[in-house]
Amino acid sequence: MKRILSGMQPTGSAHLGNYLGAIRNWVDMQDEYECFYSVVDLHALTTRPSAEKLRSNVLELTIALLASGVDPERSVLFVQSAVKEHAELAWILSCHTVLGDLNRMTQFKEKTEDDPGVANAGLYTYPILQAADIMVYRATHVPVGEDQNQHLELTREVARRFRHHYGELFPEPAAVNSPTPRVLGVDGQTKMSKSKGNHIGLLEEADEVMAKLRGAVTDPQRLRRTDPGCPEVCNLWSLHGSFTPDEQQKEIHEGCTTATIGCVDCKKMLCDNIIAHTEPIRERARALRADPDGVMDVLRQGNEKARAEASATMALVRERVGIWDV
Ligand code: AQP
Repeated sequence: MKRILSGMQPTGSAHLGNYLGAIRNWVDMQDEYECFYSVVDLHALTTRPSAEKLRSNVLELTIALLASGVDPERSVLFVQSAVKEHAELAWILSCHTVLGDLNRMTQFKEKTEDDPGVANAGLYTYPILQAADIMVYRATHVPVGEDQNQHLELTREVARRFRHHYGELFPEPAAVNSPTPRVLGVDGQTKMSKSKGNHIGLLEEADEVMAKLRGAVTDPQRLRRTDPGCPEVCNLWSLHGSFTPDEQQKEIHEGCTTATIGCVDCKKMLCDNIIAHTEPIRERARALRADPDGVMDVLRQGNEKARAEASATMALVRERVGIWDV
């Protein structure tokens, strides 16, 4: 069977970019693939969170994933750090990774250009750990948003180098493109991100969503309420595409281009539609939050299944590379 591996960092609460770009797709892929989904807390350590914050983020992200429809009966949902083989394989793969390849990674450049202080070695070698995340389950497919394509290409390169040296063991994972590869933040400029403060949380209530939308950038040419707008250049129009029924989209397009509705009306409609769409998810999240032990049990079971798979791969890897297993 085709096997998927995908991960999400517990660096904050899941946002609409995570949901549209990844989580929705994760839920759908459960019908077609054997899925391993990971809360990748070792990756989140690159941001140096406090222990307390990291633990609560892991729990909260797990809740968001379960509430959105990741089904532990059909998928393996686990925490990366619970499976020590990820870190072990990452070391071995780092010995087969060329520095020039790491130096090309645009995500590292983007994350560090504004604030060089965040550039630690963990962030630099992050794509190697990501390669290990994928390869330790011998995944055949990886869902990718726009930001992850380059990292997956590096994984494929590392798999080829390993094969060249030690023979066939790992598949070269193929990309499954996200239907929504890049959701912009409310700044209308950059990718919606937990760390940039430009996000709308998946589990946020109506007043929080509206507060974010109120400050959201729309068509920059539409300076007055009476100016006709151009939806195609408005970031919020693309969010309507994901949350607003077709009929209402037509009305909004017409109203914006003829200046019969203003940006505030348009934002209110978007807020209502986001909230209507996410309410069942929020409701399930409330129930899960009331039972943290139950959520931890789901993770425990997932961790166990993931460990079994990863340790089988690592037994083969150790043999190939010549590490004594005594
Ligand atoms: N804005 C986005 N549009 C589309 N897809 C997105 N993803 C994230 N943001 C967007 C997809 O979500 C998955 C998990 O991402 P992640 O949390 O592991 O890392 P990230 O991409 O670095 O997310 P953030 O929010 O930007 O985190 P921070 O701010 O901590 O770095 C991935 O599949 C990603 O494509």
